[in-house]
Amino acid sequence: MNHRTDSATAELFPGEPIEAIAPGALWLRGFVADNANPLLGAIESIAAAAPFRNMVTPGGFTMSVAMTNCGKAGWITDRRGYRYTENDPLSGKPWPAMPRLFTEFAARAAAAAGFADFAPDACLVNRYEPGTRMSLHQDKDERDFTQPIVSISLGLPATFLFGGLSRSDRPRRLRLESGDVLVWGGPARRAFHGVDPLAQGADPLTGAYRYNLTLRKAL
Ligand code: MD6
Ligand code: FE
Repeated sequence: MNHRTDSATAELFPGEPIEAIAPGALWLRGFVADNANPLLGAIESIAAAAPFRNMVTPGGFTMSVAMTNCGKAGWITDRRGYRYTENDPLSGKPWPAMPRLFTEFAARAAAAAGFADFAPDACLVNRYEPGTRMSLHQDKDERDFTQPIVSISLGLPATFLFGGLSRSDRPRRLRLESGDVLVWGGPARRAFHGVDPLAQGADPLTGAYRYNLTLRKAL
């Protein structure tokens, strides 16, 4: 067992609000809360070079969540399918570099969950406004499923749906707040998950937006 997601988790992190949500999946409440400002500043720089856009699924639906990427690879979808690309299809240029702040927090969060030496090469940046949602899906376009995913929430709170390995498994509902981090890997790596329609709100830093960074080893 190399994931700290057993019942001893609470004792391994005395005084820290860390919760195992499933084998391989850990919820680190407030893990980046003190760094929301620099993280949001980095998102702003990324979006200046690679703007948020609403991508189209292979089935022809436009996603309600706006997306961009940074890192060596970026996740995209269009009529041809879901995949990682090294260039932004809007500009033809490489995705913006991954900020050091992102890689550092991702590695620290992964290590806290028992995944040593996590080195993400892709970061999908999701932007939600009230009413937008992410339907249940699995992250399965990466090559190496031994590597975890680190997911950072900023801005308005959201209800995150954490399901099982089958689409029909009833998901748990987690209220993710600004600064919360999820780490999941191992037996949770291919769990179905999604986000309920975002409620209206006004975050002091982001106003009417929620941002989510999902950091992955894609290549
Ligand atoms: C979101 N997150 O929180 C969407 N995927 O906006 C994801 O789809 C996700 O949070 C894999 C691992 C963690 C995640
Ligand atoms: Fe996902």
